[in-house]
This record gives sequence, C-alpha cells and structure tokens, in this order.
Amino acid sequence: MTSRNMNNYNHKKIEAKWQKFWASKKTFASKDFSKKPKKFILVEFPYPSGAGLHMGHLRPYVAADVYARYNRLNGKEVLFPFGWDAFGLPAENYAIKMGVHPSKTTATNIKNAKRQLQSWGLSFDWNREINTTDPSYYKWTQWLFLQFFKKGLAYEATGMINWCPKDKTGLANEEVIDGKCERCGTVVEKKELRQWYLKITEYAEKLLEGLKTLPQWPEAVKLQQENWIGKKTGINIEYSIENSDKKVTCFTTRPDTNFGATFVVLGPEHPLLKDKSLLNIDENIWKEIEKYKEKSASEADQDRTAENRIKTGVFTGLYCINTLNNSKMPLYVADYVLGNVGTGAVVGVPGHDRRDFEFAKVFNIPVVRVVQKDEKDTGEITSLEQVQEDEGKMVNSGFLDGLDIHDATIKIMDYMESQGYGKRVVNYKLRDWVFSRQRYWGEPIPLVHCEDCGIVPVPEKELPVKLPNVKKYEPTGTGESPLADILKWVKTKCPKCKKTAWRETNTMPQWAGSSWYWLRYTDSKNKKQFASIKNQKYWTPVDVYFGGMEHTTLHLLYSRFWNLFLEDQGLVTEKEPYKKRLPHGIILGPDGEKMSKSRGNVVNPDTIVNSHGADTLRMYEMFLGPHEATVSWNEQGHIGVKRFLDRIWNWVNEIAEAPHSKQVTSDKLQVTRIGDTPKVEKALHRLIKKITEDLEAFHFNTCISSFMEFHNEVKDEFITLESVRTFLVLLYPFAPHISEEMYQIIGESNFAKATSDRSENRKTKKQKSVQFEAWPKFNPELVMDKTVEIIVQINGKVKAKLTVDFGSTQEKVQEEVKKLEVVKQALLNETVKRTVFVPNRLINLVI
Ligand code: ANZ
Ligand code: ZN
Repeated sequence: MTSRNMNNYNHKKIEAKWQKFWASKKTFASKDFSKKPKKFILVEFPYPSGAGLHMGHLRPYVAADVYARYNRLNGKEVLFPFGWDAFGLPAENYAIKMGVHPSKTTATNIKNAKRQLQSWGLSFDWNREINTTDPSYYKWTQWLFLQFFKKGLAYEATGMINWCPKDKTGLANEEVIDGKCERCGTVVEKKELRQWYLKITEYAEKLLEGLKTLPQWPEAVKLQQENWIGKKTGINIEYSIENSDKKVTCFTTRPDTNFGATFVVLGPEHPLLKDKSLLNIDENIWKEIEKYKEKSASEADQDRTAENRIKTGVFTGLYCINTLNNSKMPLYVADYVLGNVGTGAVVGVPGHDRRDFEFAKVFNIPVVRVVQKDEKDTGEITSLEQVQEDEGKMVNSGFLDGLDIHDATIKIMDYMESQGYGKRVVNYKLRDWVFSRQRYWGEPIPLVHCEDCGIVPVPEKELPVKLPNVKKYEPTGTGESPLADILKWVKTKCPKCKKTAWRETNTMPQWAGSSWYWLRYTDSKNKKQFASIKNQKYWTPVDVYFGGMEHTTLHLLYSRFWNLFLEDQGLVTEKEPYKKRLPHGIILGPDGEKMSKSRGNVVNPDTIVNSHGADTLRMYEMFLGPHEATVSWNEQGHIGVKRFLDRIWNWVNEIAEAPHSKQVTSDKLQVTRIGDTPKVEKALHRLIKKITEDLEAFHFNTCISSFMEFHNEVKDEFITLESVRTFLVLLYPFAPHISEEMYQIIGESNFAKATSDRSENRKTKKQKSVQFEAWPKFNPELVMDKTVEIIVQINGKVKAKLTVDFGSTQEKVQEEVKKLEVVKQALLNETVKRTVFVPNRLINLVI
C-alpha cells in the first residue's frame, strides 16, 4: 500500500471542490456563433415546487448531462440551459397552502432546487437561466400572445368548458385526463364561461404533417399526438325529419353501411334541442328531454362514450327519413353522442357499430347487417361480438352489393354528393385551446376592454403588463379571476381612445411560458426581441429534447403549435422545434410502486448525495436500466456503485504513485515495461468503442457495466498513465467529479504531448479540466473479434470454412487446413502447386 493509497475517496470534499471550480471558471458557458458545430441539448424545465426536485427530475437531467459533457468532449459547442417554469397552479396552490405570496415561495423554491442541481454536478450554462415569472421574460410571452391576437388566432368566446371545482378554474381539453383534472385529480365539470381561446385547430393539419418530418421521434409519441389530433375523413349526411322543415346532419366515417341505418341520435347538446319550439316535440317528452340534458351535462365525456355502459336515451317521437331506401328512422336523444364531436348527431347502424348495437338492444330497434365478413358469416346477430366493424363485402345494400367496404365507401360518397344531401368533410378531435385561467399566478393577458373600441391590445412599448402585487390571491370560484377585484389595476385607459377602459382579468395557463422557452435560451438577455433570428439560426432546432411521456399531448403539442405559427410569421427559423425527442421511463420505489409521497416510498436524491456522493447517485441512476424503460430503485443498489468508484480510486492512485510506464518489472530479465500490455490495449479500445456507440444510441445503462468489466479485466495488468487518462475521459460524463480529481492525481500537466486540440483548449480556457480533453478514438484493428472465419478453397472452389484466431499467419492457417477431412481427401494423390492467402478471409490451394 502506498501512502497516497491511504487517502480514502472523500466524495464530499471532491464534489464540492469541483462544483466550485466549474462555477467559477464558467466551464459550461456556451458561445453564440462559435465555429464549432452546435448541439442544443434541452431538458424540460421544472416548476419549482416546495418539495424540491425528486428522482423523476434526476433521471432525464443526469442522462442529458452525460450527453452534454460527451458532446463537449467531441468538439461540439453545446447549449445545455436551464430555467424555471414557475407560473401556474402548482406554484400558486403551494403558496396558498403555506400562506405565503407565490412570488416569495417561488424564489425560495428556486434557490433550493438550484442548490440540488448543482450538488448533482449538472453542467448547465447558468448564464442563460430563465424564469417564466420574471417580467423581462413574460413581457415576451405577452408579446407573442399579441401576435396570435393580431392574426385572429386568439379569440374570446363563451362556451361550455371544462371546470375544475377544486382548482376553481377552467381547463383545456388536454388538461383533462380520464375525465379528471390533470393537476389535482378532481372530476372535471362543465361550466359556461367567457374564455380566451387559441385557434390550435387551424394548425391541426400542419401539426400532423410536421410529425412526418421527425424521424428521430419515438413512434409512440407521434402516435399519441396523431390520435389526439384525431383526423377523420368522412361525410356529413343530411336527413330530413318527417313533418318538419328542419334537417339533421350526421357525420359518419362509414357511409358504406348506410343501408343498415335504423335510427338517428341527437347528442343532448345538439342545437336543435336548445329550445322546445325548434322541433315541435310533445310537451311531456320535452320535459323528459330537459331532465336528460341536465343529467348528461354533469357526466364526463369518456364515461358517456364508454362501451359496455348501459345505454340510455329519450325517443323524441319524431322520425328521420333515410333517403337511400326511404325507411323511417326513429329520432332519439342519447348521451353517448357528444355535442362537440362531428356534428353532434349520429346515424345509428347497430349491425356494424358496437355502441349503436348496445343502444338498439335497449330500445328494441331492428338490427340490419349490410357487411358480410366472409363466406362463413351467416349474418346472424344476437351478441355484441357479432357486430362487424371492419372489412368485408356489402350485402342488403342495393347498388353497393358485392363491393368491398372501401370501394363501397367511395361509391356511396360520390352518390350522396351528387344527390345533394351528402358532403365530404374532414373532422378533427382536436379543439381550440382554452387559454385563460381564473387564477392569480399567471401572465396577465395584455388586452383592454373599451366600450367604444372593443378589445384593444396593450401597446408593445407598455409591455409587460405586470401582475399586481396583492395580498389576496385565492381563486374566487365565481368564474372571475382574483384580479377582477383589484379595481386600481383593472381600471385603465383605452390605448386607442384614452377613455376609461378595463383590463382583461383572466391570466394565461401554466403552459404559456413553456410554449416558447427554448427560443429564449438562444438569446436570453435580448431586450429588443424574444430571440434574434441570428441567434436562432445558430442554435435551433433543439437537437435532443429529454422529457416525460406525460407531456406528449400538452406541452409538446402546444409548443409545436406556437412554433409553427411563429414560423408562419417569419419570427422563428425552424418549422419543428425539436429534432429528437427522448422520453424516459418512470422510476418505481424500492417496493415496486410508483414513487410518491403518499406511499412513503420516495428516495430523496439529496440523502444519497450526502451519504455516497453525486457521482455514485449519477452512475447508479444510469445503471438502473434503459432510459426509456420503467425501472425500480433498489434500496442497496447504489452501494455497489460506490464500491466500484472506491476501487477505481484506489487503482488510479496506486498507478499514479508508481506509474507502470516507468516501472522495471524484473532486473534479472532486464525487461522494462513501457507500454500497456496487449490485454490492456485491446480492452481499452473495446471500451472506447462501446462507450462511444452506446452514447450515440443513448444506451446509458450498458456503459456502466462496461466500465466495471473493463476494470476487472485490467486491474492486474500494466497500464500507462496515458491509458488511465483515456479511461478517465470516458468515465467523466458519468462521474465527473471523481474523474476530474483523478485526472489531477495522475498529473494532468504531465501530458506534454497533448494533441493540438487539447493544448489549444488549455491555452484559451486556462483550465485544467477533463472537459477540455478530446474524446478518444478507437483503433478498429484492436477491437476486431478475436477469431475470424476463413474460406477454404481448392482450385478456387469453396470446400470448407475454418475458424482461426484473428491475424493468423499463412503457415498457421495452412497447418489447420491440412487437418480438414475434405482437404485430406482432395490432396490424396495431389501436390499443392501454389497457395493464395488473404489474411483473415481466404485460403486457396491450387493443386
Ligand atoms: C355511422 C357508423 C356506422 C359509424 C358504422 C361507425 C360505424 P370512428 O369510427 O371512431 O373513427 N360519431 C360521429 N359523431 C359522433 C358524436 N358526436 N358522438 C359520438 N360518436 C359520434 O368515429 C366516427 C364515428 O363516430 C362515426 O361514424 C359515428 O358513427 C360516430 F358501422 O356513423 B359512425
Ligand atoms: Zn377605446
């Protein structure tokens, strides 16, 4: 044991030292317009909650950090920024709970979270830090909103919207998950409110088209967005109502089945049911319908439309006429038809739609089959399983008989359009984005209501419209924002006519600030623009975006929409903001359940940083499993990683104390070992290859096991300091603190013959940090497989294949070949005249 070896690995001291070093030297500052190729690596910025950051944050942040450090070593100008998404419900609810103003709690929470991030050794460029609640930031959020307003894409309307009774605010459709509030899990109600909307539906097609240009996005993410946008091509069919001048228009994707239509359903929200007089409905029936309307208003869409739910409805007493065959179809009101889908009315085809079948069974409506699945299909239908929803041939359908359903669909659409009662349409599930909240802690919507001039935008030079600092900010629950009570703030002058006018009192949703934040990072200090075109051109698009699956149809969709709109205005330079999206799997607690405070299975990253160090935490976190997989935290798992780092520490210290490169191993034999043993050389080059390829493919977890294997293989071998250095460069992205320290220990300054790249970096940065090394390259010959298969030919004809050691000589191969039975046979009465040998590939005996 050498003296240095006695020094135990003191993670606390080492980590604090290097964190201070990086911060003071601004090691990770990114330079605009550098000559190096850029790499924009983004992680979703968090809202600074009172509980601090947890393992769920750590996972993507560490992976992104590893990738950022790796890219810097590869000569990239890396932008790896961070910020705070601090407006919105979570921050506000926390403030209310604590009884402290949200601006105060936000500031405290940010401080704490920042301390955590730095203790994890994350290499963010803090020069570009942003905070969505900072007026110098939300000035631009407001400015961007006004661009939507000026183009008519932000509009005010009164409508039935989702309302969370607990959070006392309206919600966007995207914020309603399985009928519940995305934030608090309360069942969402419907409420009629005046709201601001952003016309995301105008971008439905572009949002879909854009997905096709993103080969580096996971299919699952693209599919989720696609389904959310929900494009449907079909036809609106108009049916007349007997004894009425009114008509019912139904949207269907399956007009091919229309000969099988046996009823028509209006959703309870249908405009024809607004007033009794519209349809001439019997007095008693109308009363029943009114009751039914009320009941369905309180139910969640996804319950109403669920299969297997007992179908309910009211018969209106009226009949529609199916123009195709002049049949009478009873007209019902039923809640499984939604007001905001298609036309809010459905033509019922119980033979080929499961919900229609369920409804028909309850109301004793005839079921007619018009599609035959195959020869065996008898057309009998008594149970739900027999409802034929796809593929087959038309039967009982007049001029469609015998056609495949897809051909029939085209034929009947042509026919209906030519007859004037059908019109092809494209429908989207996507709805306009409810963009206002009745809460305090958000960006004020920069508009003024004037009696004479209407809605007037606040002039650009008066932005930001600052959020007034008030004592009372609890939600009112009345549908008005708490801002409405602050007369001093609400009362203002109309920017146009200067008369008294009133500020808009709704605030923006928590998704506003994040809808453009990556752009701000490219030019975070700009006072004249949200981001200059020049800076955007250098940095955008984001090359890799690390984030969660839960944002796929929220932030990820919203920000693509903003970006597409801004691109149309010439304000941004890319159509799509994120070239690659990399979602991560969740971490389960040691008990295999999702980590949550209520379950008490939360592992606090800070505890492990304290007890075992950030490098251990980072390495273990990477080791847990593939980035995209759900992984379980093992209570003791990190201890093994710590032991590994201890071993590395001792190993490197021993080598530094008595460098193998100078060591004379045996006086007697006069052997001086000055290079790596062949085993070390091979293992090291294999490691370089493995880590490089794994990082390029974002396979972080397999890197960790490769480090362990490598050390096992070489720990008793001669290894030069140069090779140790290479190893440290490879390890550095994962365990940066200990790598920096060991880099010093092996004498970083000893490497006089550093590559020009390295010395260049050192000169300009005057820093002795691994970060300014160059990523090592592997020698392909050294990483080749140990054995190869050689083709054995006689007179040019393939006779056999032979496995030999890589690099075997001709003599050696010849010797082996002669042992082969086929060769023995062929050589019985022959002599070899000539031998052709291609190393590692072929041997040909000419006889
Ligand atoms: C007739 C029909 C026959 C339908 C058939 C389906 C099968 P998919 O098919 O999921 O893409 N629909 C239309 N508007 C609706 C509303 N407001 N509420 C509930 N359901 C509605 O969606 C299209 C189908 O959804 C439409 O095609 C319609 O039922 C139903 F054999 O019309 B179909
Ligand atoms: Zn005015």
